Amino acid sequence: MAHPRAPHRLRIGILDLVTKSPRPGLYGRIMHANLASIMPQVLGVWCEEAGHRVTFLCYTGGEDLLAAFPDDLDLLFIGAFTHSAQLAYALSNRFRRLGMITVLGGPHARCYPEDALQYFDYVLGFTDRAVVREVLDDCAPHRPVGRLITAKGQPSELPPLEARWKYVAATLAKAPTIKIVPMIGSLGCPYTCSFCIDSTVKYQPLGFGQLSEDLRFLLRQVRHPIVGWHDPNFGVRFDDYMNAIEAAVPPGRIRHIAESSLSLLSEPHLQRLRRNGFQGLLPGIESWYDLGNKSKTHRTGLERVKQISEHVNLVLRYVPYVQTNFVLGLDSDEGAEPFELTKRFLDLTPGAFPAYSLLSAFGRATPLNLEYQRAGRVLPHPFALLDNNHAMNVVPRNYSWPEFYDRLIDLSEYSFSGRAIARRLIANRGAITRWMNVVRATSSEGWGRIRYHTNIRRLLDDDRDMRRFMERESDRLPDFYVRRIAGGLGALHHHLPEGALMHDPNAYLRNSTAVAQSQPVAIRARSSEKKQYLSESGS
Ligand code: B12
Ligand code: SF4
Repeated sequence: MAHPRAPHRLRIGILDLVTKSPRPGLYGRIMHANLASIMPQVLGVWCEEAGHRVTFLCYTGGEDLLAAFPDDLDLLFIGAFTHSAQLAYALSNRFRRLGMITVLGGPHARCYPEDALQYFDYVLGFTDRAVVREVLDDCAPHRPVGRLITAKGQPSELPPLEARWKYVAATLAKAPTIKIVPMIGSLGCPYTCSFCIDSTVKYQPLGFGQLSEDLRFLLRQVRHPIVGWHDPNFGVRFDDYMNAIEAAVPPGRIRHIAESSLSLLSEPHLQRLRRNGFQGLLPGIESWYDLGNKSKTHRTGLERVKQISEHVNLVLRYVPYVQTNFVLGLDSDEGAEPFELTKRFLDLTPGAFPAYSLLSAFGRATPLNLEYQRAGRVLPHPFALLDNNHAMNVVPRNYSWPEFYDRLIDLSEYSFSGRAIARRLIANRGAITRWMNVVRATSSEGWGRIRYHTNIRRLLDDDRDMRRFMERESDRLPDFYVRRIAGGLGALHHHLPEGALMHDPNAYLRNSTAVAQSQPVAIRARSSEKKQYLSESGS
C-alpha cells in the first residue's frame, strides 16, 4: 500500500503491553496499571517534542485494543515483553493492513529481533532520541523484512518525570487502589549474572540532580506517593541515591519499592532505606550453588541458606515487604538438594514471599544462550509461554522433565500451603503486605501455577506429543499449547500472521557466527570493566 513519506506532523500511536490477557484475575485488575513500562512514556515525550501528535495506551487487560487507536494513525509503536509478542504480532498485522507503519521495542525486540523483523516495519534495540528521530524521519514500510535500528548503548538521559506525567497519570487512573509511579535512576548493572540481559550492559546512573527534581515534582502531584524503581539493580551508587532522595523528600512522604541485590543491603544501608520510606525490596537469591557474587557470599548449600536467611530476616526488620527471587533449573542444580534447601530457607525466613523463575533462554538476552543453543538445549516453546513460568525452554542439564516437574510442584505446594501462608501472615507487618502476600499465594501466581504445573506433569505422562516435544524428538506443538495460545489471543487470533505461532529457537546462533566468534573477547572486556567498577565503588 502506498504511504505518504514522513508527513510533517505524524499521527502516532504508542501501546505499552503490560499484559497479554484480556481477562485479568483479581491481582491483575489491581496491579497491572502499576507494572507499566517507562520507555513508552519516554517515546511519547520525544515524539511530541518532535512536533507529532500522540495517542497513548497502556494495555492492562480491560481495554478494547482494536478500538483504542484512531484508524488514520501513521505510525504505531508497540512495547512488548516476549510473552506478549504474539499479541503484538497480531496487532501489527491488523494495523499494517489498515495502512499504518509499525515499530516494535522493548525486551522482546532486544531478545528476538530476527523473528520480530518479519512482522514489523522497524524493530528497535537500545533506543535513544536519535533512534526515534531516525524512525520518524524515515517512516516508511519495510516489508517483508523490517529495519533493525539500535543505538550503540543505553540512552545517556531520559526526560524528567514532569514531561511524562500525563502518561503516568492516565495509566494510574486505571489502578483502583494501590498506585505505583514508575521511576528509574540508572541503567545496566555492574554484576555479571550469566542468565541476565544486563550481564553485559555497563552500569550508568542517569543523574542524581534530576532524580531530586523528579521527586520534588511528584510530591507536588500526589500527597503520599509510592515509587516503583525500575533500575535493574537499585542502589549501586547507594550514598548518591540516598542523598538525592533526602535532598528532595521530607521523611515519610514517599514510599518506595525496588529490586536490589543483597550485597547492597547492609544494616547501615537498611537503616537509611527505612528512614527514607522503603517499603518493598526484591533481592535476587537465584541459586544455592551459583551466582554468589550478588549476595556477597562464597558459601554454598546449607551454609548459604543460613547466611542468606539471616540476611533476609534482617532486611525484614527494616522493610515490611520482601520478595526473594530464585531461578530453578540452573545447570549447577542437581537432585533433590536445591529444592530442599529452598524449603529450609522458607522455614527459616517465613516473612519473605518466594518468586520462582524457570530457567529461560530469551533469544539474544545473554551470551550464555549461545551455549544452550550450541548444545541443542533450547526448545521452540511459543513466545506466549515464555514469561519465566508457563514454560521452561531450556532442557535441564541434570533432571529428566518428570523429575524436574515433580520437584517444582512439591516446592510450589510447600511455598503456598495453608501452613506457609499462615506463617507468612504472622511474620508480616502491615495490612498491604499481608493482603498482597495472601492474594499472590492464593491467586494465579501461587495456587494457579501449582494447578498449571500439575497439568504439564500429567501431560508428560499421558500426552505423547507433549513428551516428544519436551524431549526434542518432535517440533510439533502439542494441542494443549495450541489451544492455550489461541484462547489467550481471543478475537485477535485470526490476525496472527501465518507462521508466527512458532519461531526458530536457534536464530541467535545461526545469525551470529561472526559475532559469536568475537564475543568471548568482548565479554571478557566488559566483565573486567565491571569488576573494576565493583572494586572501585566498594559494592
Ligand atoms: C524493571 C523490570 C520489571 C518491572 C517493570 C516492567 C516494565 N513494564 O518495564 C516489573 C517488576 C513490573 C517486571 C515485570 C516482568 N518482567 Co521484568 N524486568 C525488569 C528489569 C529488571 C529492568 C527493565 C528496565 O526497565 N530497564 C530499563 C529500560 C529503560 O531499559 P531496557 O528495558 O533495556 O529498554 C531499552 C530498550 O529495550 C528500549 N525499549 C524498552 N521498552 C521499549 C518500548 C518501545 C515501544 C520502544 C520503541 C523501545 C523500548 O529502550 C530502552 C532503552 O534503550 C529487567 C532485567 C534487566 N536487568 O534489564 C527485567 C526483564 C525485562 N523482565 C523480564 C520478565 C520475564 C518479566 C515478567 C514476565 C516476570 C513475571 N513472570 O512476571 C514480568 C512481565 C511484565 C510485563 N509488563 O509484561 C525479562 C524479559 C525477557 C523478555 N524477553 O521478555 C527481563 C529481561 C528479566 C530476565 N528474565 O532476564 N519487570
Ligand atoms: S544483579 Fe540483577 S540486574 Fe545485575 S546482572 Fe545480576 S540479575 Fe542482572
